Amino acid sequence: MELLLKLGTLSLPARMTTAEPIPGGYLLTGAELRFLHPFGATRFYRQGWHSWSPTTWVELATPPTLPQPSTRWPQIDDPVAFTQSIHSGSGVGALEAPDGNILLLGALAPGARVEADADLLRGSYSGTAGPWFLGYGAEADLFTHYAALLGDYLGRRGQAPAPRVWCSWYSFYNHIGEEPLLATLHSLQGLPFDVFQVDDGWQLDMGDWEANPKFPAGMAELANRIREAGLTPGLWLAPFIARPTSALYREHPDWILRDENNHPVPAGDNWGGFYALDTTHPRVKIWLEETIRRVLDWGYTYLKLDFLYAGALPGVRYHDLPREEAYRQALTLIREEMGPETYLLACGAPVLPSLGLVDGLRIGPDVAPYWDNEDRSCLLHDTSAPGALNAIRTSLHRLWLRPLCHTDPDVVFFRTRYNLLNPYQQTLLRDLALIAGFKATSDLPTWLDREEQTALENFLQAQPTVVRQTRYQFTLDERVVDFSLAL
Ligand code: 9PG
Repeated sequence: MELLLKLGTLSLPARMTTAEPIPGGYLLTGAELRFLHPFGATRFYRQGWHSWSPTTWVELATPPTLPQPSTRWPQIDDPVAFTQSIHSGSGVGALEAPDGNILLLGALAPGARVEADADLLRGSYSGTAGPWFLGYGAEADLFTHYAALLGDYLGRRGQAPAPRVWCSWYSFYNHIGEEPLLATLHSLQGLPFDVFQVDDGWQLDMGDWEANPKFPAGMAELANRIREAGLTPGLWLAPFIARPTSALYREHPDWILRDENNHPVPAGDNWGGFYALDTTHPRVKIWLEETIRRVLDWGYTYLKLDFLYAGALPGVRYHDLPREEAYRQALTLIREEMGPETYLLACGAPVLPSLGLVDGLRIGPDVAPYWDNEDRSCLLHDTSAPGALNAIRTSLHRLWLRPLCHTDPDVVFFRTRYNLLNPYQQTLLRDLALIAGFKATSDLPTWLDREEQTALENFLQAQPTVVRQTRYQFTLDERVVDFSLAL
């Protein structure tokens, strides 16, 4: 049956039996929805699959480019995105209309994609039919309506202010150890941080989540020392991946996600390659619970769980569930083990399937103490590569998620040591963190001069009133911040 959907000044013919009018648009149901739109080769909002996946408005007139090398694809976006020559995004998509409004189509359950060309806006679920929101109007209003609906369908967390985090990654990278971390902990005294978060580098291997020899007193002792210093102990782990060198991988080859040819499914290419766990396997579920329980017993009550997309990669699973449903079940299991009080920061995480379960979500790729890696961003077309520009671009286009969880745009810098960012670029990162409402840094106070230390302290104390004026322009109290030039 053909319905005429009335969306303000726009009328869209649609093949469906029911459409429920709601504020801003309609609630629809279907496995596949197709709309012929009158906007031609306009701009399309493409939402990346997971935290690091490119998210921005793209020109439909310019065909999508394939990033290289292909071994990095799982770290960049949904594998499905690379099989299509049409622009597409994960969960939600939108088109710009000539009158300044947008037409937004957004799924209200995991497992959907939205694609567009000059004539067609199409949404589809990979499994059975599911719920959708279709709306037309002002960009800010529509994303607000959509986020409110997502909250009703999937849940929301992170309503209290976000903790202020010191994270070890962006100064030490994986060269951490007990001594340098304890020295850093000492040097942070007096600064208004809430969490001291130990990042990658403490574990035996990806898959073997026990302290390595650089932590001779063990992880529980380090957590004690962090708590004694008045901070919340935070720990990084990547519970859905394993390296072939790990005991986990060698002892339990049947726990690894495999394809139809029984080959392990690659989850990415760093550290010489790594693989995904089949989280629907009953023994993997028990292992996951035990692993989370262990780090909680050590005393860590802030967990940064990383490379989570690996739990939602295509593959043949013990229980044949749609992949994003398998992911959501595994994350639910983790959340239940953590209880409601322990903070879960999801990183490298598929966006929609994480909502309602996570307190915080990384909403962009890694920052770096430089603006852009032009080889990777331009020559290899990989705009998920670390760097301030890529991080700012994707995070700015994910701010609409703020009502659903804490939105983490990654750390900001105060140091001029070991840093190629100029003052203007550093300020942009800091302003974005204030706008997103999540404050973190990896800077060592010993690397900062007096002025830089004061700037860090002021940043941690700041609570500006943020108003979004346009897509890329904000006011922080009275000050105007405009990202359009930088983008
Ligand atoms: C630790 C880091 C930090 C960081 C995370 C994540 O595609 N890659 O090769 C790739 C490597 C590392 C990475 C993201 C992508 O960073 O975002 O904050 O925790 O892991 O290894």
